[in-house]
Amino acid sequence: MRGRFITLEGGEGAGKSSNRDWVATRLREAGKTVLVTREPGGTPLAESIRNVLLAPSDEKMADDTELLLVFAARAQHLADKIRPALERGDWVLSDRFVDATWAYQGAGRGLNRDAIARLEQLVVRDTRPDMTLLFDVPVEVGMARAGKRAALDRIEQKDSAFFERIRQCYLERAGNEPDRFRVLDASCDLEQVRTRLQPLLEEMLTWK
Ligand code: Z5A
Repeated sequence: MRGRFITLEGGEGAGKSSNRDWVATRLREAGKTVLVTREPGGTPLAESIRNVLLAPSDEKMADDTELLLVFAARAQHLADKIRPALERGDWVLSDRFVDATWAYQGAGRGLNRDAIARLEQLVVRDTRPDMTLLFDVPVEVGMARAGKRAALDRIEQKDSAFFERIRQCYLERAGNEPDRFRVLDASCDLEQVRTRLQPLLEEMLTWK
């Protein structure tokens, strides 16, 4: 039986990474075999592509290059990690997936939506998340959290309007696909976020 595919999405500093391992631990305690992974990345080759994507550089990366690199990393991740795990019947918990491309490259950068849709069809095909946890925080809250860390990566070096478009895109996608998305107000402290995650975990564990 195919395993389950859960993705975590949100803007900068929303708390995806802080909650990812916690969710994985709860699922493991319930007897699930869970693979925790992330995008861009998740395999050695895809992690190399991630480094190219995120490293600040004097050479401006062309928009099409960015889009193709994101999908190249995803193709490798799907082929080598996500699909084999789902075929084994494992659960996959991925910190970001294709919704991030719609949000960052589509809404943030304003890249051609038709090109994103065609690449999504080519690369993702029918490997769709069963549930997407959207960690939603106001842009200024997320940026303040992310800003407390060391250097910002190439994509983080953008203005708040860029991140506002990303947030609105995520919320719009969640509104369009209420069966898949669960939106969490993640602006509260970590303990409260986890309290909000609890019923969603229970919902996942009712899946046959
Ligand atoms: N990207 C893209 O452009 N296109 C794509 O298709 C994909 C990705 C897949 C790397 O992603 C970049 O790739 C990302 C999108 C782009 N761009 N940027 N910029 P990433 O997921 O690896 O990196 P990130 O989004 O920058 O992660 P992040 O800023 O670390 O966000 P997070 O994982 O949601 O946050 P966190 O690490 O859990 O928390 C950040 C800080 O806030 C940390 O100090 C925590 O201790 C603190 N925190 C977290 N939750 C709380 C609460 N509730 N209260 C107080 N403090 C908190």
